[in-house]
Amino acid sequence: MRQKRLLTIQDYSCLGRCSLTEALPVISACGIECVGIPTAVLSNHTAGFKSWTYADLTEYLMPTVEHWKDYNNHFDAIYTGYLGTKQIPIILDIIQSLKKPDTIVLVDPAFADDGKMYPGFEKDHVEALKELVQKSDIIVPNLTEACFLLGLPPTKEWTRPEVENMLVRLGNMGPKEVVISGLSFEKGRVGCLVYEKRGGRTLLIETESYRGKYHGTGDLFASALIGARLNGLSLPGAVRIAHDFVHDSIEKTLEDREPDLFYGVEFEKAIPGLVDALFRKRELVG
Ligand code: PXL
Repeated sequence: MRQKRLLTIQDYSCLGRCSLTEALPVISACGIECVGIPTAVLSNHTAGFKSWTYADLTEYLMPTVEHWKDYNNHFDAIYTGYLGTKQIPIILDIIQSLKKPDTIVLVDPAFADDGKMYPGFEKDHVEALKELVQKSDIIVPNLTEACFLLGLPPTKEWTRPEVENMLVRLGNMGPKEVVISGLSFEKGRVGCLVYEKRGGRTLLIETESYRGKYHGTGDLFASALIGARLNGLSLPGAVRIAHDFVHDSIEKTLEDREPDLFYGVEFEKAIPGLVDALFRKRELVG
């Protein structure tokens, strides 16, 4: 069987697991070749740490892709994560130049959480992202990002029918598949709502939650989700695997140490479980 290949475009933050330092190992573990274009190199991520260095790589994005024109530049998926606002039009051009009819475009908005935007982002980021969402096949916002994209108050407590309505509205913006993560409709439970435009149904996939805030879990979730999707899993099947992988990563972190807010979770220890789950599911899908 031909090995699948994915392009991911996001930052490389050296310290504090997130973005490329999670996407590369997780997607590789799923048996997919993972090509990464770094949009910037940071000393560490920006959530929780007091300061960081930032080397901007915007001017290298398009030349990198143009350089591939004489080589095999086929990708089964293009996955975008944390991006600078001014980089979004360039990413749109990259998608236009590389996307083939069988290329799945997954957009993880990755600009906000807990009711607010990450440092450095303003409203214009949301406007730019809407264009990227239009060109996507799958989007995986958390609840805060979904609210910003829809112009809804990001700190309100939402009911399940209200969030189901958000999924439909986000689907109407372009993508065929929408997953909103970080939802808790019941004390002690956390999960995601999954929506496929084709079936029109929404499905809640959840587990018990853990106390505390774990950085970089959105990037782990998106990476495992696209990894599982490229292994032939259905959207709900891939979300189940990705959600369980994040849950297991948090569990393994807590077995080891008290929640340490910003270095990220010990996902490395959950990779064997992810691979195992993928192989078991793969047998089911044939
Ligand atoms: O996990 C999202 C993310 C990615 N990259 C950087 C970040 C964050 C979240 O804060 O700061 C640099």
